[in-house]
Amino acid sequence: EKPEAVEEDVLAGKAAEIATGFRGYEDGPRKKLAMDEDNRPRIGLWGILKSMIGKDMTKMTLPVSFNEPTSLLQRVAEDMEYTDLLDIAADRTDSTERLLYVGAFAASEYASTIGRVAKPFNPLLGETYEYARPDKGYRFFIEQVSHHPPIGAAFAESKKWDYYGESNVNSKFYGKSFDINPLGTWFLRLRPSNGGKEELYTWKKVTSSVIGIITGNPTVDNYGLMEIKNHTTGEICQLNFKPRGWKASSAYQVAGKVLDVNGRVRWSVGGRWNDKIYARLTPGWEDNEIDKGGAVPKHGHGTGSDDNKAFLVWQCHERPTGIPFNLTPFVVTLNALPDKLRAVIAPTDTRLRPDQRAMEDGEYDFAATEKNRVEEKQRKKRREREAKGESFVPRWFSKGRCEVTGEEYWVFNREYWLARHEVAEKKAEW
Ligand code: CLR
Repeated sequence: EKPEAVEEDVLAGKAAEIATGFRGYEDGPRKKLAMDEDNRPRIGLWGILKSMIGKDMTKMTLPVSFNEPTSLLQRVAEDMEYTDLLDIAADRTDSTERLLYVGAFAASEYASTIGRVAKPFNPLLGETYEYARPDKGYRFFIEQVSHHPPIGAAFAESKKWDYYGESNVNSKFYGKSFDINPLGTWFLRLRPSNGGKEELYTWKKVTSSVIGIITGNPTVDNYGLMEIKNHTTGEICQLNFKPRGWKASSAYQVAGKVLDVNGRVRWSVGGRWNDKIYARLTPGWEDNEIDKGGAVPKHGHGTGSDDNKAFLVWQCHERPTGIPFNLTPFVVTLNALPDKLRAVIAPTDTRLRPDQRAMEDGEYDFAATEKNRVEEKQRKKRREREAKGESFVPRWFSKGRCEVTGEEYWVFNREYWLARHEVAEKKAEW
């Protein structure tokens, strides 16, 4: 037997398995929330936060009106908005070009952080969230595997790629800013369409920060260095998310490059993570104007040729105003629960959380009492576990070690999509 033939069989089987996972999504993504506008009380952040300097997010008790009707699990699912970049990456024959699109994917998730100065619901231990898009050919799954510290283990898959990792953030309120540092590594396995061997990419996310709290103009900024590595070829993409600073012109800026195995520049990349990212083939030199859409430099640079024009790699989806809680159209699709999906979804799913649902429907008082109730129930369960000397064991993930990078990661046991419609009795866990 040729190994390639075996691999093809596995992929065909995988495609079939993915198709069964699409059950419940027949009605297509939701277009709007039940409610047309949120009429949450507008309270200054500083007034309530000033007594909490030095605290991390898990130790802050804030009124539910500081929340948005998403959970941290769904905020990880937001990474899926621009997976078409991964499909494009797989279709490119040149490995540095694949890396370019993977880099753009890694940067694309930050666009939806704009205007979202609100706290997502803290997932309960064992809470799960699934999201499938038959129209895009992928499905996503995440489980809250630890409560202290809060950790979510995620696994998304499509014919041409798997994307997985853990969401585990350190957060701290410094007074001037509220910083969120993601700790986990994200892994991407890409199967090039030309039949080349599967590639492994990894990267870590940059810092998210709420600034402007004291001045009453809170904004989310994202900054730091991101290095996306293709471990299979040794090529690297470096992206620098610049801190917002004082000048409006530096806001949202990202600039970087794709380097070949010898560390030589291949592509210049840049733009704004809230709008557009461009790239330009610049072998051996760097285009420092790339973030402005690649204005062709007046003078020749190094050995490079100016014939290679900049082109658009990624563009942010339209962001209509007036969606409650400043959500994006993609986020609006996340918490939808049509009857067909309700019939097959696991009882532990976020979509079944009554507090978050109440928040989404504008019933803030009910949201607050339900939030207390489910959290109290979680505490009781923990005490019972402790009394019996037991510890929580995640249902769908277990710890493993990546053979390539040597890092620990959460291995998805792949049972979820087959078992979800029969887990326990189909009664919501919450
Ligand atoms: C950033 C991308 C990571 C996953 C992730 C985890 C925590 C999220 C963060 C993202 C974005 C910013 C965030 C944060 C939790 C709290 C914080 C939503 C999605 C908000 C802006 C803090 C609000 C401040 C309150 C005091 C109101 O992969």
